[in-house]
Amino acid sequence: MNKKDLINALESIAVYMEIRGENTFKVSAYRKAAQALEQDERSLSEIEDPASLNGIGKGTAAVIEELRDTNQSELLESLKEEVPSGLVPLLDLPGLGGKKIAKLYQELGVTDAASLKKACEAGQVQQLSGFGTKTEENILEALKDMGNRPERLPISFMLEAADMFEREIENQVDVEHWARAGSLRRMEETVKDLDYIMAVQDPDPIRAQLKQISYVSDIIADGPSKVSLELAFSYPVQVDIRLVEEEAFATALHHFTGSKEHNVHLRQIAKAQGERMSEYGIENLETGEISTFSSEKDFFSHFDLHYIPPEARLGRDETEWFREPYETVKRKDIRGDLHMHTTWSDGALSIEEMAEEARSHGHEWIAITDHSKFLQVAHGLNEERLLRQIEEVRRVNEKYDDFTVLAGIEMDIRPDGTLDIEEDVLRRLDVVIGSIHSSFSQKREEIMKRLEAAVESPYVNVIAHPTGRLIGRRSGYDADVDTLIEKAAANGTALELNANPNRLDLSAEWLRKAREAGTTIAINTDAHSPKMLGHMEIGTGIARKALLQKEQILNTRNVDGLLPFLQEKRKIEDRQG
Ligand code: DGT
Ligand code: CA
Ligand code: CA
Ligand code: ZN
Repeated sequence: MNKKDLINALESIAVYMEIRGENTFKVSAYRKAAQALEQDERSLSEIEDPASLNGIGKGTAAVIEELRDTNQSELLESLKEEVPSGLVPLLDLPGLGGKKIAKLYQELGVTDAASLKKACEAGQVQQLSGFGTKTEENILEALKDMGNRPERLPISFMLEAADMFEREIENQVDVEHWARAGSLRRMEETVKDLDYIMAVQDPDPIRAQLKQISYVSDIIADGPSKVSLELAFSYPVQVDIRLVEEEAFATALHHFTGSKEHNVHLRQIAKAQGERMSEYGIENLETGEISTFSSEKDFFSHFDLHYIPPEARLGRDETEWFREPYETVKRKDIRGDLHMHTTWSDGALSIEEMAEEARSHGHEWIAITDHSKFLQVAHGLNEERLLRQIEEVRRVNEKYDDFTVLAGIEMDIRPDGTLDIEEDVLRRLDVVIGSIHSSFSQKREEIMKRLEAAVESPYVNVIAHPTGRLIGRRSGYDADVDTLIEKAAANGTALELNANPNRLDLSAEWLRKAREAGTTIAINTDAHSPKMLGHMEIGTGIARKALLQKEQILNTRNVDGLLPFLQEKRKIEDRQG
């Protein structure tokens, strides 16, 4: 268990205890222990004796050691058994914390969303102390949205659903050749349902196995060439699985990857050469002969096209772009990651551990970029701690001769447009990322003043998550992105493609414009945990959607190519003064 998971487990213990009505001292002991761990810069493996930390007593230290050594806590498990599981999702409702839920549970017998709704409708909730008529109304309003599935779900949700489903395919279904299709394969920002193609000789046993998958809550269709299932995740998710013969795999995969608009374009090309295209193959209209292909690459060749990556199959101008050889960036072109967090701010692992993890992802270099002091909730670094961190980064870097750890910071751009770290400290860093994390509701003019201050600073190399959006949750601040793209290009500042699937910021639409403007792009994971380093794959998918090539992407460079880009801006300042 890493530090972040452990902190979350301690916080869960506190919430469950609160719901059970345990005394506040016990509850706050776990909260304090979580905070103490969060504020300590060391990772879990470096903290030998948790009881030695200020704020951690004997009892909580034992729970921490148990979690660390066994990945489990008996206390947490027994709390989970005792507390009705329907109460936990209620924590997401605005205004409801552990204490309020405890009251609803103990005084009104509320155990889930349905019983809460009843209690509200009976006017019981407003009578509890600490609740009022307004609270009751708000809860009822929030309950309406809860559990209602929007038609399209954010890609981050669907990627997790797909991962879980695919683990089941690997373990439960005797199929060797299968692939994702549909909007998830195209890496659309929102996805309606999941699509898969499977090559089968005899569909019957596969159909039976698919229906046995543990998440299946409904069978929507069950035929020899198509099975549609509903999976029970926190929202229901439909999966359409096409069962095809091996011969037809490539054409079916292309057909069901879409987009519909892309397929229309290809059908027109087929028609012009006297052919008809379908999921089964390409029919020569004169001879009636049907051609199939061993790969999508061969399929595209048949139309004198080079391989069009799925993300770029939008039905826009891609059939023009890929008439000539055109290589979009691939995951294997990526050599490093410029944005990640450690236990020095709100990350899960130490600097050294992140370096090891990044090496296992095949990187040649990384930059450590923890938060700066303005971001107090993340224990951001002030100048003094940052200077100490730089020393630690240099120490870790010394250990490797085939890997480079760069010292950086994700520095807040404050609401007034000033930068959060003093220049003489910035000067000692290899890379500086500028970020907006506050005052999102400012007017465009003020937001642009902040972004421009960072873009034009001789120290800031990258602007992180430039629009601040979270897919499906918040639209971000009001930036003039066209201007930002131009100014970044003119000043030698890179814009980030934040690869976190909740962000994907800049979006593919803006990245297209950045490509045309010649702005340098950095695909960064912004990893707070080792798993998140894997988001690089998602980031390169979004870059392909924008038809970006590796030359424009900063982290396809080796460290010798990277450093001159980072240092170029400072030279301008040196010359001036
Ligand atoms: P979504 O809405 O996020 O599920 O988006 P898609 O693209 O996954 O749409 P879906 O699941 O309805 O169909 C998957 C692909 O199959 C679609 O991109 C193109 C192809 N396809 C499915 N039905 C039709 C159709 O009636 N006409 C055409 N031209 N293509 C279709
Ligand atoms: Ca779909
Ligand atoms: Ca579908
Ligand atoms: Zn970050």
